[in-house]
Amino acid sequence: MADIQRTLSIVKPDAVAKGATGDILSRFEKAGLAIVAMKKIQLTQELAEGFYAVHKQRPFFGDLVKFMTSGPVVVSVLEGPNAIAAHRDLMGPTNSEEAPAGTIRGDHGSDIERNASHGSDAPETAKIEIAYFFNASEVLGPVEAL
Ligand code: FUP
Repeated sequence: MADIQRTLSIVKPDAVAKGATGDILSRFEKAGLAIVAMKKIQLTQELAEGFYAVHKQRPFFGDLVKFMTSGPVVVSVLEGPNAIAAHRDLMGPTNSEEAPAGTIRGDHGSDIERNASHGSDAPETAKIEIAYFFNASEVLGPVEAL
């Protein structure tokens, strides 16, 4: 039986600004991932720094936070069979310059920083990232235990 998972998805400021939100969200639904929570928000410096805290010591951290706060993002929770890997397959590799056509990052991103989308990389991080943006009552999915 497939493992039903939840994952956190972010349509980043570059993709929101170019009007690619609808295309990206429709790819999720067509792939069998249900959108069980969603909102459009402007990340503050504090929220962006907290979200990427694991990268705090990396040289790209400052630029990444600047980019992530440069305009609104659309955050959502996706639920479905193997949602974490399924979502990452749809996104493609981190660097948009290396991402093939047909992937979200290949079609809508520009480079390793402006790469159109974020997705959780493991069940533990998915749990933390979902709770970072959503209260339990805002996640309206059929699988109560996740
Ligand atoms: P991913 O899991 O694919 O989102 O990639 P990482 O966790 O490795 O990186 C998180 C974010 O940091 C990426 F989405 C983009 C950014 N990043 C840079 O801006 N420069 C780098 O050299 C590496 C990552």
